[in-house]
Amino acid sequence: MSVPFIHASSLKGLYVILDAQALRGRSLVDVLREAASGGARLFQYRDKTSSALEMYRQALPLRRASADAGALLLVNDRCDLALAVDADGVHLGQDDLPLSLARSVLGSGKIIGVSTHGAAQVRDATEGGADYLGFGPIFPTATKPRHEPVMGIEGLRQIRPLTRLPIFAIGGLTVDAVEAVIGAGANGVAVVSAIMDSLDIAGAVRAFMARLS
Ligand code: 3NM
Repeated sequence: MSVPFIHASSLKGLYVILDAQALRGRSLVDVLREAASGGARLFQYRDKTSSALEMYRQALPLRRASADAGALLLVNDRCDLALAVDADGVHLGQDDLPLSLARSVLGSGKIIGVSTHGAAQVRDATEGGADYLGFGPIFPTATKPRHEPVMGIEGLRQIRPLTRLPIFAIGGLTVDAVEAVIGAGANGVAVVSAIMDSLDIAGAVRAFMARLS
């Protein structure tokens, strides 16, 4: 499966997950704009509690803001919402639509990422035509309650040879972990709290970018 060049080449570096449950009184659009001003160009809208209508109302201005910033926006879990707002793609968990169905729904022009938590899932998502993988959790994280067993840096190193797809390490990552996960073969890092808990979003993004370059 191939996606336009601009997409494939963007699937590395910092992946900022805009988690609607981690807003601290700010709006998602404000967080996206601040993060983009710090240099972030890859975003995901993640919302585990809102209704479909609420999600649509959140995702639409995010879509516009990401386009204004020249950034990619993916939607977590929901292919219908990704299509409704013409997002750049979707990120699937292991409990979401099967990859082959998501591809039928979205077509070849959209990015599809898949969360993986072990070797078998890495193989399946790769053979199934994903465009990139999330792999984790690398460390324990409070952002995802009842998360899967921690994979560690070593777990990442072990699955790296199983796929040629871009891998985003995820789970409990701070700027201090960047060197280790990139050294273990990740192409980028996906983060929620390290960005969203910061009072200086642009500064937090810049700190990641400096370690990733
Ligand atoms: N997925 P933070 S870990 C959304 O292992 C998510 O697939 C994970 O948040 C996985 O950067 C995780 O705050 C939470 O730890 C990431």
